[in-house]
Amino acid sequence: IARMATNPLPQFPPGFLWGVSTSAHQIEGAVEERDPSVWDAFTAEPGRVKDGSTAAVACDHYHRYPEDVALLADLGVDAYRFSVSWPRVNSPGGLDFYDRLVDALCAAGVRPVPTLFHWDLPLELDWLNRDTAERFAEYAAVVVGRLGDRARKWITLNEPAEHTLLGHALGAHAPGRRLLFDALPVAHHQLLAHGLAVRALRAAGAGDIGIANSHGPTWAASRRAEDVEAADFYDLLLNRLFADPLLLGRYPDGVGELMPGHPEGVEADLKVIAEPLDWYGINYYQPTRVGAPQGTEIEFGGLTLPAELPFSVRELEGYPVTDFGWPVVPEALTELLLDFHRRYGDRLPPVVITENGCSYEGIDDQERITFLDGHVRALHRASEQGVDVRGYFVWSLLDNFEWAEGYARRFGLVHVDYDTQKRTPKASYLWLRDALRARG
Ligand code: GBH
Repeated sequence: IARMATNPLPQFPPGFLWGVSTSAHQIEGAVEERDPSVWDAFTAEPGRVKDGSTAAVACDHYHRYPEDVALLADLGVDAYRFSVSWPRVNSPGGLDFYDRLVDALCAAGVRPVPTLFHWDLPLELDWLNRDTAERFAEYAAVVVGRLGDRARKWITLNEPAEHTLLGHALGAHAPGRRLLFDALPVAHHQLLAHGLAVRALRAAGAGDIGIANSHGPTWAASRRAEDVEAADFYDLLLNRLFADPLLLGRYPDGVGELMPGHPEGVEADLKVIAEPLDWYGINYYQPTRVGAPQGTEIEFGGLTLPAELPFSVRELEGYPVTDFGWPVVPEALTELLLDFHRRYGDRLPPVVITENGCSYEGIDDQERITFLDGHVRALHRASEQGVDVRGYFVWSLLDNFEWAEGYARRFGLVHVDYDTQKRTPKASYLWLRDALRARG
């Protein structure tokens, strides 16, 4: 396979972590060997997943993890971000799997970075119930009790924003509710779960705790006041609703009063939510162009956005797009990080990019190399301009079950043949491997 000749990776400060990410539901398979999750129920409903597929087998990582750990070791990454499946931990022997995985990673010299929740909620639980936050902290204590001697770096939640929006407001993900703004308690309960889990992890001696939040710059469709106002509101929902309570201990104006338990209960919860973090994880994919509502339903990125939303999402023209149709805008990563640096000042802990990647077909994936190279350089520019950046994790190690898109979107550095389960490193894997080796 041809490898595009590129410059070496830019130099980051010592201790910078290069890694790759995956999530349990997207790769493990072996569903009959664990309790059901909301995603199992959702995929069983006709029409929910585009190609009608399920994650019953996925990459069969549950049985093939030694091969996948060998791929990680050969790639030469410092760290591997995976998620622990809560319904698997709830079933007999479920935690043994993660114990074996963590042992294998340590033996291969790859640092394990577990994420405690990546959307696969046990079927009997519901984020609309406050009690789920307490259950999450108990589960976190069980997992850290077993893995905490070897896993030092922890992530509580993956993208509570997307889980709230896609799963509970728009119904495109499990559990498939379309509550629009009535989904806000789901955001609050996840944030509370995060804070309670931070306390449980610390009580067990864990000392390097973060979260993986989805963020991206919002660009107003024009300078017209209506467009700017709509874009500000979208920015509030995607970025500030999840970052402000964690980093500033308060909700942005206009949202706190919509949360359950307002006002005294929310104040008390915010103390838990704002437990100091050791680092802040950002999953970055692309900026979003937003304007005033247009009074009609909008089809966008596979979603149907209802007409009554107080904003409308617009196509971002003038950029190359991935096979998923997402615009490729590396410079917006620099912008995002500089914005965060400005907005939160010294309340912002060191930042790790916990996900960044793209879907392209094919094994000779030169576009993915260009994408990753561009984003790493954009990250480096933010670092040069004063943002304390400590790591970069590619989404994803393997092609996998891309939620409502099924297997149609391939985000992996490694190609997976879903008939044979054969893994084939793509050009981007070889590029990253060579670049990591060259760093010395
Ligand atoms: C992540 O979510 C997830 O953590 C991961 O599980 C998933 O596999 C991965 O990304 C890839 O999807 O239509 O141009 O506006 C990403 C959240 C939400 C980011 C939708 C891109 C819209 C693209 N994504 N967003 S666009």
